[in-house]
Amino acid sequence: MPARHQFIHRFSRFMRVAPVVLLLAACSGSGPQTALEPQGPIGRDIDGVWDLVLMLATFVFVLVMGLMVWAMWRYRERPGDDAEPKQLHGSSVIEIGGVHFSVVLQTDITVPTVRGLLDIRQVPEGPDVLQIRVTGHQWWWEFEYVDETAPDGRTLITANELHIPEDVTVYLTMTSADVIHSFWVPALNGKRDVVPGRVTNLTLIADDPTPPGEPLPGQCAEFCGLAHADMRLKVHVHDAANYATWVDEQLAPSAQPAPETPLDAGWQTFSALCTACHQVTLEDVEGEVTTHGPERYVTTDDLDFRSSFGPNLTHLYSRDTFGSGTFTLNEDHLSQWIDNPASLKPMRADRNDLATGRVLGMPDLGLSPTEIAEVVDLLETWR
Ligand code: HEC
Ligand SMILES: [Cu+2]
Repeated sequence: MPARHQFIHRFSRFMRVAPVVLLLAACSGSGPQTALEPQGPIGRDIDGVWDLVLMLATFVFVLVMGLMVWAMWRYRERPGDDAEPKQLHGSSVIEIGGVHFSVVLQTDITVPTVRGLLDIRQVPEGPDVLQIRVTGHQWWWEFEYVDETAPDGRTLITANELHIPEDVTVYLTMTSADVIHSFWVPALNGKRDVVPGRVTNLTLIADDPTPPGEPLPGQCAEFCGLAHADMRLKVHVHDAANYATWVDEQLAPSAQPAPETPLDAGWQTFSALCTACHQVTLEDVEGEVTTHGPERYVTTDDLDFRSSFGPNLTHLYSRDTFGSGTFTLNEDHLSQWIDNPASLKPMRADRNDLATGRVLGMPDLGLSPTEIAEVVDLLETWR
């Protein structure tokens, strides 16, 4: 077979398998963290632009490739063809037509894109907007619900797992305690940089409650150092009633063990070592509610964000995961974490300097196996 026939033969064989390959690639599935299965109106806006661009790009691809293949076939060299083909220079039909065609196509893409961008940037206002502050840390997320307050004025503070009500506009006001991070929950909105010293915002709206244990996944999308890949987050969406229950549970203090009770051993260790970085709000046997642990402020030109050096642990056991959405929360993982945090998640706690607010992870505090078991027993009661 002459070389060019062999090429055409191979090419046509490839064209027959190509659709199958593409189809199989699609089966590998939309992973859980995808912008292609939007779960809210903003996510849908973005996905709509993507669908449109894909459609137009496919049309242009098929048109151009089709014309090219047709031209290759139609004007292929035939035996006895030795005259030079007719030489053409310029064609006003093709040039003017081509320019018009691309202007129309690009306008079709530009208009919805710019409209979408403006929509996304709109600042939602009104009493129904749920305001949440977000502080990005190397390598975890802190959330303060400034509208959800306990009778004593405490705000709701949690970490890594965001809980929001369905169909409510949630407005995030964000900053970073250290380097630039990027907040990204693909099903709900695009990425937004989280910048030290500055405030950035992002709106989230979710259509439906997520099934228990299947929150929407998110991820820090700006390389921020060692454990960047483990800086994940989860969004649990609830109906209004379940959301209200969650808020009440989170605002309630957990219990501080009474002296001389079995859990008190864990509390002694915890209050000696862990409250250097972690806040907990506890009610003691006398009914006194105290927030233990450091309060720090992450400052920007506009706002001071209330924060701490590590995640708030008051309701640790209400979370499914820990370590910024990376590890399933269970006794084994938690014991390993307290024994040697860096064995689970890459961190550089040796470079911590609380005086300057620099925290690069949780240190190995050198607890004995008994002390670890006592602390874990205590943490398990903070639900
Ligand atoms: C020097 C500060 C520091 C001290 C002291 C400290 N931690 Fe931490 N801890 C952290 C930081 C920072 C994180 C977040 C790590 C991450 O996810 O990247 C963390 C995370 C955790 C988490 C996971 C929380 C979550 O929701 O992801 C638990 C549980 C925890 N610490 C328990 C403890 C216990 C128990 C002690 C005391 C024995 C302790 N920590 C002492 C800094 C500290
Ligand atoms: Cu990050």
